Amino acid sequence: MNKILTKSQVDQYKNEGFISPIRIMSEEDALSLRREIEAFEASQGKPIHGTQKTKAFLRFPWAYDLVVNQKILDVVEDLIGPNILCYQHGLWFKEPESGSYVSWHQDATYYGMDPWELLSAWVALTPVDEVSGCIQVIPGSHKDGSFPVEYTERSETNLLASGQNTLYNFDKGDAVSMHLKPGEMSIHHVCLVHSSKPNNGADRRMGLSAGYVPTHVQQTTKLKATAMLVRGEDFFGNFLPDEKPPVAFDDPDTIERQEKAVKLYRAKSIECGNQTAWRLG
Ligand SMILES: O=C(O)CCC(=O)C(=O)O
Repeated sequence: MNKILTKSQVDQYKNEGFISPIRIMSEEDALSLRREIEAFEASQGKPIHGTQKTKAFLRFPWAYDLVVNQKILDVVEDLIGPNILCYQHGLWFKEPESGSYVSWHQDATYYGMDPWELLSAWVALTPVDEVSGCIQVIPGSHKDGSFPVEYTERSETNLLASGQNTLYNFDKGDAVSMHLKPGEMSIHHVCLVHSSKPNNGADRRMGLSAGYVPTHVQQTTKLKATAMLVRGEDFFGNFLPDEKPPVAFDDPDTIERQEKAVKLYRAKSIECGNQTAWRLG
């Protein structure tokens, strides 16, 4: 019996590789989260950047609270079962007029896992639509595993530093846009081909995405990365367990733990073929 999703939503995930939208928190709560993030940015005098944006749940208490949000985990459990690790948490902020975009890709490219059962839960803190540059997905493109990539999209404005472009034949007319209101979430499969266009609105577009993986998934790389158990039990130990909730964003042990985990995460992505992980530093 499912906790939150209907049978037709679960079927849609299986057949098309995505679900959108799902309300996770109120618009007011999304706005308070935005304010908290922006207060931090004001305190450091610049937007969140570099290592702060990778595995952010190990650094910021608000990011940790989001990845263990029980409603999100109920949705995730409906799709991948009760024993859940959080592998990644990325911040996707697109400033207006920055030209920032995301080229067509699969999250799987640098993940080195088997089977491909990771999913991303992407929570909107601001309105996300055609104007602000929502995620567009190619329904059903998740069914054939991980495709090769070419590097034709390397530019300062591509939020994917590697400039990857998935080699997958599709008609752009088949792309589906995932529009979200603040506090809503979309889900996409680790092999779903997706992208997003620049933000042509007047406000920033802010989204937080968490990558969840069932504990039985194995790492195919020699180098093993870390992940945090966020629900259930881990009977497999396929991911190193050295991740802990952050004490405070400026706590030295917290910073050291997050930086160590990000280092491993990047080294693993380099083993999977990522040549530009260093650019994110
Ligand atoms: O935020 C975006 O525009 C793209 C996000 C994305 O590619 C992802 O979460 O996998």
